[in-house]
Amino acid sequence: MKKWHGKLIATSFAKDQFPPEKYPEIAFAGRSNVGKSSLINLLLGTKIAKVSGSPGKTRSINFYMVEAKNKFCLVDLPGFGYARRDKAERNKWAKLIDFYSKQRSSLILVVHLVDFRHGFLENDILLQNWMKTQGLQSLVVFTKVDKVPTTKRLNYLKKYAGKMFPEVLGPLCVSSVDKTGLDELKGFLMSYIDMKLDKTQKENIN
Ligand SMILES: Nc1nc2c(ncn2[C@@H]2O[C@H](COP(=O)(O)OP(=O)(O)O)[C@@H](O)[C@H]2O)c(=O)[nH]1
Ligand SMILES: [Mg+2]
Repeated sequence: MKKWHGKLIATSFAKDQFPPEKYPEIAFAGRSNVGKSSLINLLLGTKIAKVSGSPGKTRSINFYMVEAKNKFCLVDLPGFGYARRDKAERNKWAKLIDFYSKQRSSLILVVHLVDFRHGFLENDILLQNWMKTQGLQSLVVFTKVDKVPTTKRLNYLKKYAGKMFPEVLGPLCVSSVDKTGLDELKGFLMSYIDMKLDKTQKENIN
């Protein structure tokens, strides 16, 4: 699989800080601590996103421009479901994400990261519901699969299958520790972008 190169092009705390909608955007969403930053670093081949043992650190929406077969923007959404911040601040995040997803015609896919050990928790179901009402296409990616023995993984997948909305894509399984599923994820995203864009759109971005 060809290497991707990514660079941070915007860190947005408010809507007027979003970059122009030049490239197709793929947003990464999930609970705090799900392994989002680790995965982004691995995909982009550089320690560009902060990995942290204590959840809830990313408060901004970060936009990474990725040089791949087709150029695109990887959008790092702040993790949700972290209780230790106060309510006013949580509302501010929710509003920012809500605004982003509603106004963004360049947003073509939301990658919903779910910890393989825990499956869909209440917040994940809320996220799926919310994406559905927004008409957003989503892909489920299970993270940290290295934490589950290989012999048990199929049983976990069967257990979770019934909780996934039928219109959601995936699931794919990844690990940032042993790199399981990384090439599959990259391949999937490349095909998805390829499928979504027409010839003129591709000419405009590349
Ligand atoms: N075992 C294992 N640990 C992981 C994996 N990905 C992330 N972690 C750990 O989980 C914690 C949170 O990771 P981070 O990427 O910062 O999560 P984020 O809050 O979703 O951005 C860190 O301690 C990581 O080292 C993985 O695939 N396997
Ligand atoms: Mg993070």
